[in-house]
Order: sequence, then structure tokens, then C-alpha cells
Amino acid sequence: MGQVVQFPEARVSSAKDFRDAVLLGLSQKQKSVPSRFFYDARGSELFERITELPEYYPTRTEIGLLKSCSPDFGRLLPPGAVVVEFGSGSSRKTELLLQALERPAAYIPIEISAAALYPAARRIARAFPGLGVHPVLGGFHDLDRMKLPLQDFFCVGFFPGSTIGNFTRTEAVLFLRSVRRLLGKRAALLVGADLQKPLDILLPAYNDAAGVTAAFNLNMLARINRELFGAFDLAAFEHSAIYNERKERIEMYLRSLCAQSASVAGRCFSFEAGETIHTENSHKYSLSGFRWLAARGGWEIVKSWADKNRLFSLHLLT
Ligand code: AVI
Repeated sequence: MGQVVQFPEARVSSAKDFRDAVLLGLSQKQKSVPSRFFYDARGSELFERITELPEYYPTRTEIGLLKSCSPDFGRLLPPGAVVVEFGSGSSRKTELLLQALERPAAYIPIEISAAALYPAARRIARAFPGLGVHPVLGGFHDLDRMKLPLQDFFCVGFFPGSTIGNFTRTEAVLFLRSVRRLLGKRAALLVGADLQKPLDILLPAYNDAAGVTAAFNLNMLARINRELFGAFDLAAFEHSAIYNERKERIEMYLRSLCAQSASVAGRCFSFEAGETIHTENSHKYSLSGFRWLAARGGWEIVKSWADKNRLFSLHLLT
């Protein structure tokens, strides 16, 4: 069995971060709550269910791509690399990358949820004897504060799932620059990015017939009720997901079905009928749009892959 050795913990998102972000977001003209707060235990469970929905093509398409491209990874990336995964969650896709590489030296999963991080790290260590596994508890916001002893290794960053699409373009550029700083010059980065496509495929992926995405979105209010002494009436809000053509992204909202008010952590917020809380952006890239983004983030594309239906893309950057 590979060895699990923990690095010192990075800062973990606290109850105060959640409270401050919710109170600030609900005080704006366009009310909002950052999408990173979707993923409490219930939200993570609902997201796992989303990935299995017939309408939600990204996960299965990306897994298919990771399998079909694996000979390329083995050819393009050097032996003995250290794999650093950002937001590793259950590390399910990582196994495909680790299998494709020649004698990877170590795996460093970086993840905000301890409940996801440590069991996944143990599973990978069991599956890859001889691999050093070093879990780091922390979020994307902590990258600039992190120091990893990577100078002697070629590093392969891994950021699958099109999570980069949940950042605005500015945030995505800053993220790519932070990854470059963390991994150094001798590094590659494998990123999954969802592609632009006809709306009859895209919209159902965020408005599924079984209502799992709606439950995932509404869980944000349930989480506020549970953790911040919130008093949202969940039945008085509905899920909405639209495509913003100009910004090339899905936008998710919670729409108030009537004029109402709700208290959160002792503060009262009013809603007009039809007023929305913005909860998520999910940007969809063209191949050239992603190349532009990578360049601004300090990376160059070595190779890009897409499935035959051009639903999803993987990019190897250096
Ligand atoms: C995690 N992220 C890439 C998902 C997406 O497609 O943007 C989150 C999601 N939101 C609704 N469905 C899935």
C-alpha cells in the first residue's frame, strides 16, 4: 500500500466565512450567494446524483475522454511526476490519470472537505502501492498561501470536472496564475472544460426532469437555515437556470415566488415577487476561448481533446 503522509493543514473555510459571504451577498442589489457554499454534506450528495443524471453529460463524457486519451498522457508526461489535484473530492477520475502515467512519485489531493479528502486519499494509497499520498485540507482561495516541497519534481496539476467554468474569467485567470506559482516552471496542468453547444442539450443538463438540480440549488437555502439561523421558506422559492448568451454561461438563480422576507443570523432580507438570488455561473468555452484564458493565466496549450460530439474538452497546458 502507498503511504499517506499529511502536510500541515491549510486554512479551512469556517462558519464565519459562510456567514459573512451570505450576509454580504444578500445585501447587494442583485442578491447572491457564492456557489462554493453548495457543497455541504447534503449538497455534495446531491451533486453526486447530478453527475449520474441522463441529462448531465459532463461527467460521463469527461471520464470517457480520460480513458481514451490515457495513452497520450503516458507519452506526453515524464515518468516520476507528482500529481497535484485541485478540489479532489472523491478522487474518482484521478485513478485514470495515475494509471496512465509512468511510475508517478506522489499524489497531492487538495480539498476543502475533510470528509471527502481523507477516505479518498486512503483509497488511492491502497490502489497504488509505492505512491506517496499527501492530502492537503484547503480550498482554492488558499493556494497563494500554500507551499509544497515540489522543486525536485515534474508536477502534473489536475483540475477536472469543468470546475474552472464556475469561476468568472477574471477568477479563472487568477486561479491559473496561482497554480503556476504553486507548481513552478517544470509543470503541466490537465484541465477539463465544458464546451459551448446547442441549448437543447445544455439547458436540460441544468433543469433535469427528476428535479435533482433544483434540490441542489434549494439546498443552499436549507444550509443557510441549518447553519445561520435562517428562516427561509423553501416552498416559496423556485430553481431557475438560464443561458446568458453574451457571457457564454449558465446562470443559476433561486426565484422568490411571492413578496416575502426571511431572517438570516438576526438580519432581515425582503424579496419582491420574482426577485432572484444568483447562486452559480457555469461558463462554457470554445476551444479558442479556452486557449485565450490559458494564455492570460500563464500557460500554453500542448494538446486539447474533445469527444466526437464536441460536448466536453480536456486541455494539457504547460
Ligand atoms: C461543479 N460544477 C462544474 C458543476 C457545473 O456543471 O457547473 C456544478 C453544477 N451545478 C449544477 N449542476 C452542476
